[in-house]
Amino acid sequence: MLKNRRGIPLIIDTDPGVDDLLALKTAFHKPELDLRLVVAAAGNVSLEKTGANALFITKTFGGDIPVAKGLPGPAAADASSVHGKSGIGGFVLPEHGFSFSEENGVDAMARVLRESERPVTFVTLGPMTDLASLVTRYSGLIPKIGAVYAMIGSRDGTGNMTPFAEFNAWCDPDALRTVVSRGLKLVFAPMHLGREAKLSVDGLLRAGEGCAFGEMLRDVFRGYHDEAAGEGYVAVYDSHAVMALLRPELYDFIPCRARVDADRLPGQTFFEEDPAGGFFTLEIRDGDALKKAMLDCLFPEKRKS
Ligand SMILES: [Ca+2]
Repeated sequence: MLKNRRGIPLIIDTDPGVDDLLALKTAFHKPELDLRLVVAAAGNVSLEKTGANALFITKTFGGDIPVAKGLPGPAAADASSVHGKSGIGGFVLPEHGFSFSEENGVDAMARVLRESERPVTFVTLGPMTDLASLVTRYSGLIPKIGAVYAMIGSRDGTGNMTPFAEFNAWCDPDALRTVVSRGLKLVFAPMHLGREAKLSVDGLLRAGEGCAFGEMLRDVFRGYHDEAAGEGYVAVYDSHAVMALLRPELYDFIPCRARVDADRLPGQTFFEEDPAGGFFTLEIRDGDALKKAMLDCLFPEKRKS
């Protein structure tokens, strides 16, 4: 496959997860992005399952992009009540001949950074275990990290895992605190964005009619139940981290400070507006335009037909 070496060099760390699946497909085959590595994180379901899902999704729909397994993660987290036992709803992975990279995910990230002639952007869609390990073990490579677009945390100290903590932040609060402390350019896609721009499942399936990914989604959504989004809707939390990179004009990037509690109320985050804060938190500019763009980016094959 011809590599797109003019797009933004990119690594995605992900714990698929139904909304991860949508976010990954959004990032595949985009001229703006040069996706060099996908790393599976533990999170929504076990590393074994997120790894299997990330491998199949990436190789089937993204092409010849290396996929590596990250670290198991500290928390016995599980969101299978939303995402289904497999992590991707009612879809059953078929037999295939795809295989993981031999390196572990953190070493693979370090290698991509070392080999890149330009800074590499990260998109993290799960707990930050792998990225925290990278910036700790390979701190000399931090200058080669361009920016981190992360679906994690909430802007006001509320949560969906506990009353105080968003799921990804709760799973590994120490990792998030480590990453926040290292002076990276972090762009936060907090929890509330997923609920503000939720998509209707019917609309999503209609948009995907006639293409292989759309067919896969029919099975995925047979096993997906997101009470927070409401019956018939999917909260596309993770897609915002990718969409903000692809279509920044659809978001306001609010400069902020970030605080993470890793002790008293683990995973509680606060993003406070501050022009000198060093981080950014996203807000949606125009929800209708964004939803349309999300579908266009998910199903570019439909636009060509
Ligand atoms: Ca995720």
